[in-house]
Amino acid sequence: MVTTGLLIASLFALALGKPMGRNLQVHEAREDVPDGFSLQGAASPDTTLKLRLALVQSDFAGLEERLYDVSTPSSANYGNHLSKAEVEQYIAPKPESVDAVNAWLTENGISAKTISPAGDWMAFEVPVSKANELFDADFSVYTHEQTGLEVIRTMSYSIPADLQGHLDLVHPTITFPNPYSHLPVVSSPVKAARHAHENFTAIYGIPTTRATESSNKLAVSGFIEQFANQADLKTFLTKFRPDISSSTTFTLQTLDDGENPQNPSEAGVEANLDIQYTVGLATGVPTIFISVGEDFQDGDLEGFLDIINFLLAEDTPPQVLTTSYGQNENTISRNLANQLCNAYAQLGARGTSILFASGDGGVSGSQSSSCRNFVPTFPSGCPFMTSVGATQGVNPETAADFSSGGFSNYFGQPSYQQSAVSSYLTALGSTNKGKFNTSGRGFPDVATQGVNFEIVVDGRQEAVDGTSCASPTFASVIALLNDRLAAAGKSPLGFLNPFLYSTGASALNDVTSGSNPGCSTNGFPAKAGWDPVTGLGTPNFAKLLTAVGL
Ligand SMILES: *[C@@H]1O[C@H](CO)[C@@H](O)[C@H](O)[C@H]1NC(C)=O
Ligand SMILES: CC(=O)N[C@H]1CO[C@H](CO)[C@@H](O)[C@@H]1O
Repeated sequence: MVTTGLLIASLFALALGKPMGRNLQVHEAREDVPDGFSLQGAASPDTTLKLRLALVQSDFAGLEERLYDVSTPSSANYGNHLSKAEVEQYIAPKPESVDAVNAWLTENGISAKTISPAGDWMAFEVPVSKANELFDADFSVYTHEQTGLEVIRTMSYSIPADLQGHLDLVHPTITFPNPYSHLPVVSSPVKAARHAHENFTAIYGIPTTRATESSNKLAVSGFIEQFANQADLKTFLTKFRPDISSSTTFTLQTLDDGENPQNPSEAGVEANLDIQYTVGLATGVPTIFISVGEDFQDGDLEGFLDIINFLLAEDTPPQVLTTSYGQNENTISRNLANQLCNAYAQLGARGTSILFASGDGGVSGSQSSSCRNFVPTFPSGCPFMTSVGATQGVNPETAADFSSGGFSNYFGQPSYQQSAVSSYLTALGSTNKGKFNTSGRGFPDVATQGVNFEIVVDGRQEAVDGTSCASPTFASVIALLNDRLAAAGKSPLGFLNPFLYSTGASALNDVTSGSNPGCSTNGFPAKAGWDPVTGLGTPNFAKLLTAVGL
C-alpha cells in the first residue's frame, strides 16, 4: 500500500510537471535595488539561468579554529598548514545535507554537478519559469543605467523549509555584480615621481636579488577579460629592470574558459599593472597569471568563487594570491559574502596569503559614489584575507585620498585586530559618528604606494593610480619573504593577519597623515597605529625579515 501510494504521488507530480508541494520559506531578500540599477521588467520565462547552490558546510567553526592555530605566531602549530584532505573534512557537507538536497533536486527533475572539491557547491541550469516556481522568486531584468549592464535577478527567494540547515544559498539571486569592475584610475598627466623598481628599493628596501626557490609561487587573478601581455612585460622590464633578463615572464593557468590572447590591443590595464608589479618586483619568484573566463551567468563573483575552488583543488596551491577587483559589500547577499569569505579561510589554512586591493572610493566604496553612510567594500570586510590600501609621497608617506577603508556591516571584528581598532576608535572620538559600524571588521590591514605607477600597455608607457597598484606590490613583498623562508626550510606565511597585527606590526612603517574623503565628509584620518585608510602601514623589508624569524 505504502509503495503504491508513493508511486501515485510521484506520477501525479510528474503529470502536473510541478514540484511536489513543499512548504517554501523566504531564505534571502534584499530591500532595495543597488544604486544605479533599475527594473526593466520580467525576465523571459525561457531564458536559461545558470544557478549555483551552496550546501551548509559540516564544520566551518572547526576549520576556523585550525586556521588561527596555524596562522598565529605564538601558537605551537604556527606554519603547520592543512592538507587538501584535512580542509575538505571540515568543509564537506554532512551526508544528510547532501541526501536532502539531492532528493529535492531529483524530485524536480534537476541534475546538478558538483563544482567544488569539498562538494559544498553545486551548479545546474533551469529556465526562468522553473526557477521562479522552485524558489518562489521573481527573476527580472535589471539594467545599470551608466554602463548598460543587464542582469537577471530577484529581490527575494525561498527554499523548502525542510532544507533549512542543509542548503545555505542560491546564486545568482539577490546579489548584484559590480557594474564598473574595479580598474585602476589612469593618472594624467604623468607626474615627476614615478614608481618603478629602484624607488621601491629606496622606500621599502625590497631587494633586487633573485629569489632562489622554484617551489615558491605568486599568483595574480585576472577577471573580466583583462589580459596580461607578454610583449608589454618585456618592454616594461627592459625599461625598468635592466638588471634582469627582459625575457623573465609568467606562466598561465585558466578556468571557466579563460584565455590570455596576446594581441597588443587586447592588453588590459589592470592585468598588465598586476603582472608588471609582480614579475617586476618579486624578482625571480615564479609568477602565475590565472585568467578566469566568463562561462557562468554574469558578474565577477562567480569568478571569485571559482578561482578559489580551482586553487583548493590543487595539492600545492600558490603561496600568495593577489587580486585587484572588488565591489561594495551591500551589493552582495550576506550568505554569499560569508561563503566567499569561508573559501578564503580554506585557502589560508592551506598556507596561501590572500591579498585584495581595498578599493578606490575612499569611504564611499569601491568607486567614488554619493552616499550618506560610509560604504564598506568586499571582500575587504572578510576577516580571512588581507586588505591593501594605498599611500603616496615619501617623507612623509601619506595616505592616498582614494584609499578605501572602513568597517564591515557583515563581518564582526576579529580578535586579532580588536586592540588596534579600539585604540583608533578612541583616538577618533566622535568624528563620523553614526556613519560607520564600530563593531565591524576594520580594513585595510596594510598599504603601499598607489600613485603614479609606470606601466606599459599596448606598447605605450602610462601612469596609473589605485589600490590596484598596492595589492601586487605588497604581495610581491610577501612572496620574497616566502622565498627566504623556503630557503631556510620554513613554512610560508599563509594567512597573514594574526602575524601582521602582532609580531609583524613593528616591521611596518606607520602612516599618520592624510585621509580618505567621501560621502561629503573628510573620511577617516590616518593616525598613529592602525587606521582605516592605510591599515598598520607599509612594508619595511629588513624589519619584516627579522619579524618572520630570519
Ligand atoms: C554592524 O556590524 C555587526 C557585526 O558585523 C553586524 O552584526 C550588524 O548587523 C552591523 N550593523 C548594521 C547596521 O549593518
Ligand atoms: C625609475 C623611476 O621611476 N625612478 C624615480 C624614483 O623616484 C624619483 C623621485 O623620488 C624619480 O625622480 C625617479 O624618476
